[in-house]
Parts: sequence; C-alpha cells; structure tokens
Amino acid sequence: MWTDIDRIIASNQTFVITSHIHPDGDAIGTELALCEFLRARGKDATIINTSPTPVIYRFLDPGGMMRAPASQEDLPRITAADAILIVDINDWKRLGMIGDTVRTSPAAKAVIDHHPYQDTIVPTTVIDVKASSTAELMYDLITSLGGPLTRPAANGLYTGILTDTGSFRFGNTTPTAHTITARLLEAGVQPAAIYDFVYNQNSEARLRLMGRVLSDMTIAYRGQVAWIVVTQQLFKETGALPEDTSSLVDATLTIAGVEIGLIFVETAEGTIRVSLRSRGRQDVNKIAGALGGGGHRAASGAVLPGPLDDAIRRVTGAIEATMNAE
Ligand SMILES: [Mn+2]
Repeated sequence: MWTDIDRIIASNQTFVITSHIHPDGDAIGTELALCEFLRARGKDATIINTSPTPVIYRFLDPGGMMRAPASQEDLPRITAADAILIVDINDWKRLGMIGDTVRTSPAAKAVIDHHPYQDTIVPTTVIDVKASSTAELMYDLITSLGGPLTRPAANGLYTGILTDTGSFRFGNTTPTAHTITARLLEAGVQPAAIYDFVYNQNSEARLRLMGRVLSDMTIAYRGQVAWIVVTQQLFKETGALPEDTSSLVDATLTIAGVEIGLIFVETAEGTIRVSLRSRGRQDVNKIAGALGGGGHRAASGAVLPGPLDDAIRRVTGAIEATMNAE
C-alpha cells in the first residue's frame, strides 16, 4: 500500500506537508506525526496550512513547527519543495490560499486520505474510506516504513483518532481504530491529558450561552424535534462569539426520543444560519438541500434570510413535511 509513498520519501530531501482549510484534529495530528517522522529520518519537512491552527490543537505543536496561517512568504517553499504530502483531503480547492501553488509546483505529490472520493487529484494516492481517520493510515505508514514513532507523533495520531471517532462513539470506531489506539498508549500517550486539552477548553461566555439557549429550547412533533436559538441579543448579553455556538446543537440529540436537533444562529448581517443533526433515522441532508444548503445524512446546514421567526417557520415546516411523508 505504501510502496509509492515510500519511494517518494526515500528519494527526496525537502518536504511540505499540508491539509484542508479549517483543519480538524485529524488533519493537524496527522500532519505533525508525519513531520516528526520525516525529521527523525533526517529530512527537511515543513507543515504549511492556509488556515490558522485551532487553539485547542496548539498543544500538539509546542515548538511551533507549523506555518499557519500561510503567508505569501511561504509560497516559494511550496514551489521549491522536492515533495508535497497532502493529508486528510483530496481536493485542490479545499487547500485554500495555497492550493494553486501546490497544484502547479513541480514537486512530487501524494495524497493520504479517508474521505469518500470521485477522482484522484494526483497519481500517488492512498485513500481508505474504511479507515476511521487519516491518523489511522499515518500510523500504518510510519510503522510499515519502520518508524520511528516518537511520543509527539503518537500524541498527534491519538488526537486524530479521538476527534474523528467522536471520542470512540461514531460508526467508524472499529477494532482497528482501537488496536492502533492501544499501540499509541504504549508509545506514551496520556488520554486524560489529551482529552483535557481538546475538550475542556470552554470559555465562561460559551457556558453561559449554552445555559441560556438550553433553558429556552423548544421541543415539538411529539418530542422528536428539538431546537435552540442564538440571537444577536444573546451574544451581547453573554459575551459569547459566533464560534462558541459550534457543536451546541449536539446537546439537543442527547434527549431521549429526539430524532432531529437544530440550532438557529442569527448572524451580525441578519441572516440565519441553521445546523441540523439527525440521530440516524432521518436524512437531514435532504431537508437542508430543500432549503438551499447541504451536508451529510446526519449533519447538515443552510443559511436563510431573516428575520429569525420566518426562518424557524420555514425549516420546521420542511421537517414536518418530511416526517409526515414517512
Ligand atoms: Mn479525517
């Protein structure tokens, strides 16, 4: 599986590693593990990302080896690299600002990913949609090529598997994911410490916002649909920021009997951002699609014109129609 990538690594000296915009724990963790591995083998490796590294993942990179967010100064390095290794994405556009430079660089290129795909963007591609995470594939690459698997690399890979499996609860939590996780713990990963870095970083404002929106939650359709609403007024009163609303919707699906959970967020421009989540039976991608948005079966979103009450009526009306159609 790794023959072609092994050849690229063996026959080149300077490497650029990159991943998608708005990188998640899998993207960042996999990049750092790969960078550690290449450097341990005496290679010159640099991580360059279009987006900044989310605060909750900066613990993985205490030495600041990531160049993120990328600037114009980073582009010549991409053009001059011997090889570019792209992880957790198989799409030029989702590389953001550096995408065109990566695409046109004469460097050897490889993609390592686990997302469903139509076409490959480079000839050397390893995509395994059965892998829980790209971190899982990176573990296989590093160990298949004889290591070393350093402690910082193990931390990155563990973070990737932890976050992409939703803390080992999504359907992609396989025996392989757990087996690799066991090997990472043997390499020195401390699960409690990593969990704390990733998940226990709320601001006071976010908790206050959460309390307010949950106490005003609406439950409808015989307890099957629950929604919460964040107004501009609520942002002002709690001091919370738009990014503090991320994953708040998940709380609605923790209620027994709720099949669809929603969050409506009023933006500063007056539009309404709705995120939909399904426990699994309902396809919220269809509902979002009918509203001009999209996503996946279990998680989707759309942006609607205001005012808030109109947007709520439109979305809940679409949900009612779907549920009645069953
Ligand atoms: Mn991933």
